Parts: sequence; structure tokens; C-alpha cells
Amino acid sequence: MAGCATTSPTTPSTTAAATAAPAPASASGGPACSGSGAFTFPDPVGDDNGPGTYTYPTDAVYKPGSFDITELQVVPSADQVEFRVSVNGRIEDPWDSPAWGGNGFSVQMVFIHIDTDHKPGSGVQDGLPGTNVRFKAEEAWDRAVIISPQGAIRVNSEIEQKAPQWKDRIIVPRVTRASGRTLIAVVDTRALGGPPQDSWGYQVLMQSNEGFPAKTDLLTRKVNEFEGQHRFGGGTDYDNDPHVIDIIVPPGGDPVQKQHEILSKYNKAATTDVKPADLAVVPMVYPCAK
Ligand SMILES: [Ca+2]
Ligand SMILES: [Ca+2]
Ligand SMILES: [Ca+2]
Repeated sequence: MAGCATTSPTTPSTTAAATAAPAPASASGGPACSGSGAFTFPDPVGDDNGPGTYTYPTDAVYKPGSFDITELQVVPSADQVEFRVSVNGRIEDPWDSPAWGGNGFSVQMVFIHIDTDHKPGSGVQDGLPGTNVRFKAEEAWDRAVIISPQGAIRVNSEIEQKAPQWKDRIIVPRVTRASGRTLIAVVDTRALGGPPQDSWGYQVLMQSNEGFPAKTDLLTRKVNEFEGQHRFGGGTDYDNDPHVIDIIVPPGGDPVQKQHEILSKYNKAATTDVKPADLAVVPMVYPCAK
């Protein structure tokens, strides 16, 4: 059942023989697709500032590059899919995640929203709680994978409290771990409703793991007007600004400029009773669609 994955004590069965070799990003800097839904999609370095203004929290654990997506890889094999999100810095565990049943890292958290049918009105337009973004009707997400350092019991409890209406769409990976600069989630293919297709769309929302989130936020860290010890800065003190630090954008044009434009389009005047229409609309990226 999609919402109730438990952490497996075994290591992921991802041997070179069992896993399709991911293609490297293409020389042009665009997506590299190797068929059967496998791909590598690049994101530039240095755009870990949301709409262009966001700054990291001041505490020393938030090291430069920690929230800067450099690449998304989707690697399908027989009965599971690996989602690999790389950042521009070695992933560390300053909060000692084993002490709280965690997954070997501390400050990052990623929500991967996936559009599996590209049909208007099919899926969910709201981003996961705490992201303050939404999707177009024709790009509504059908599955979301949470890559959190928190253990599966905690993540499932948060989903139950904050997004129960989507719990069958939200996937807590069978295994979540970090290796070098890469966050890795291993998901059962059946939790995705079937193997990844070249027609699928993805959006990677980079967030930060907040162990003490607000009651409307699914383990997300807030962005305020001014940065604080554990708050991002450069946004607003309300829930109208996108609470995402880096995203991926469709190929073509300057990806940094594109991201800044996308994440700047929200209603700054909406400070109370924020409506979906006030929020920034983030695009799905269809790396291998024909
Ligand atoms: Ca980036
Ligand atoms: Ca959809
Ligand atoms: Ca980006």
C-alpha cells in the first residue's frame, strides 16, 4: 500500500547486473534518456535561491550547496525504481539521524511529484503541504515520492495527519539513503502503479527536513523575509511564497532565469487566507516524452 511502506533493514538489491545503467547527462546539458523510462536530467549549479532571492539559514549545518540540485536520475530495474537526486556538496548527517531512527542524512528533504498520465484534471494540483506551490490541471501529479531523513514511521504519521486525502498517492520509499552527493530512494514499481514510462513528467522540489514543522507543513522548513538560525530568508513571513529552494525546469532557454521567473509569480498581497490561485505554478518536466 502506497502510504505505508516500512523501512527495510536489508541493503537495496541494486547490483550493476540488475539495474539499467543510467546514461550520463548529454553533452548539450539536456536530458539523456536510455529507454524504458530511465533518464538523467541536469540542473544548473548556483540556483539554490528559489526565485533568486532566497538565502540559507544561518546555522553552520546548512552548508553551501546542500540544497542545490545538480541532477535527477530515474533508474528502473525489475521490480523497483531508484530515484537519485544529487546536490552540490557532500551530504552529511550533523543531527545524527541514527539516534532518531533516520536515514543517514539530516538537513535535506526532497519531494518528487510525478505526472503519470498527462491528462487534464487527472491528479492533484496542490503541491505537498508546506511547499506553497501548485501544478497546472494538465500537469497534475499522480504520485509523489518523499525523500526524507526521517524514518518511515514518522513520515507516514505526518502524511496521515497532513495529507490523508492523498495517502494512496504518496510513496514512502522502501529504502532511503545518502551516498556522497546523492540522495537515493528505492521504490517498489507497484507503488508507482507500474514501471516508469518515457511519457512521465517529474518535478523535484528541494526542501529542508524540519523535525518540528508547523501544523500545516509536511516536515518542511519555512522561508521568511529574513533568514534565521533555522529559517530560509528572502521570501515573506506568510504562506504565499514558494517554500522550495531549487526546482527543475523544462529544457530550452536559460534554466536559472526560467526558475526565477516561475517562482516569482505569486501573489505577494495575499498574506492571510492564501488561496491556491495566489501560489506559484511549477512546471512538470517530461525528459523523455516524444
Ligand atoms: Ca541547482
Ligand atoms: Ca496527472
Ligand atoms: Ca534549478
